[in-house]
Amino acid sequence: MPGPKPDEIEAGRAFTSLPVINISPLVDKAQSALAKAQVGAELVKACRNVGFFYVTGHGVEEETYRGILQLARTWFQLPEEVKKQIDIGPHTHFRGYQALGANVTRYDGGFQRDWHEAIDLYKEADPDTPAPAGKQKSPIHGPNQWPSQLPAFESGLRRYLDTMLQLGSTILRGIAIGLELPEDFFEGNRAGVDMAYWVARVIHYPPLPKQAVDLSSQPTSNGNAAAGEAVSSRPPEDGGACRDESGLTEIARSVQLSCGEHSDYGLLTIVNQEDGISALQAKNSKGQWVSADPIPGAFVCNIGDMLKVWSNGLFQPTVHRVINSDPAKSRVSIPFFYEPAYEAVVEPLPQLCSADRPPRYAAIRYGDHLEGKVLNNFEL
Ligand SMILES: O=C(O)CCC(=O)C(=O)O
Repeated sequence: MPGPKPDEIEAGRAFTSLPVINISPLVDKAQSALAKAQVGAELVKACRNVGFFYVTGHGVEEETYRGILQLARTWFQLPEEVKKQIDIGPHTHFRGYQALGANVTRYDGGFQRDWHEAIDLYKEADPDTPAPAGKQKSPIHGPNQWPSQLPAFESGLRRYLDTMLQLGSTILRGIAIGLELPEDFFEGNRAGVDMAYWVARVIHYPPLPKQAVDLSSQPTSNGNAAAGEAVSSRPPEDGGACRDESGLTEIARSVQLSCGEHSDYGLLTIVNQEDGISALQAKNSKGQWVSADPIPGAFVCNIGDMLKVWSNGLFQPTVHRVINSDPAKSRVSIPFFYEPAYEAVVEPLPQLCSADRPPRYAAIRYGDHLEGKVLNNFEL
């Protein structure tokens, strides 16, 4: 298995900044195998030790990723009754517009409404594809509800999602190389661009009505680690008021956040966030929150549950949350979730198991995992 032993990995997750990785050797086909292998190694190191990283050198044109955030902002300014023309619900296969507070973060014994509104989209599965033997048709399969009230937004979004699909596949190619798997390991029926059951959320975070100021002042470092430095700011005690004995942020359960703490379900999340507003935070193994500040021209990425299973725990998804603590300005972001194929059966890879490290997770059909999460996401 490449890299250090698992214990060293866990000790290494006390990160105080997020690595920045230039992936241009994966994008530019003319680059050498050595250059690709170096990027692969950096990606694997980031997945192991942090679970979050920025990518630069991705080749996505600025107009594509900046322009779409602007258009999204314009769409969210439409009257509520217009936005509700594409309202989300079981009848729309959980696709479309969710009003402020419809999305919830669940805790043992309760839930908190997240302070954001969003449009949720998924891969549009062929409606004629029959359900596999012994399975009902998935409640998530169906057509998207595109934001057609603003045609430029709809067309820009379609283009943007195609671009993110390619980018996700490119980054996964690098991760496969870094894991010493065949470069095309995730392609085809596992998670190829034609099969990946991608999810996208276009999100608008208004300022929090009940300020979570004590929480938002907690991040211990500036995630803008372009220079590779860990900018240590407050000692951990500062955040102690928010932690219970188990190290969990107990206060977060009673305070409304822009998006409560969670980890992601699939393979790889690529977040396009507006410059100038710091809101996304990743939790390290000491329970400290590290800010994933926007870096102009970079996407911030994090890994999800399915990479944990495929890597047999070598990678762990990192808990994160969003707090827009700006009292006056809202924030727009578009996380794109690059996921396995719906029917992919994900299980620890034999290449990453050994006698010392037997398989830690049972095999799971990705669609079952996704349904279990999505059907629990809302209080409509
Ligand atoms: O808006 C962001 O920066 C991230 C949102 C997020 O974590 C999510 O939707 O799962």
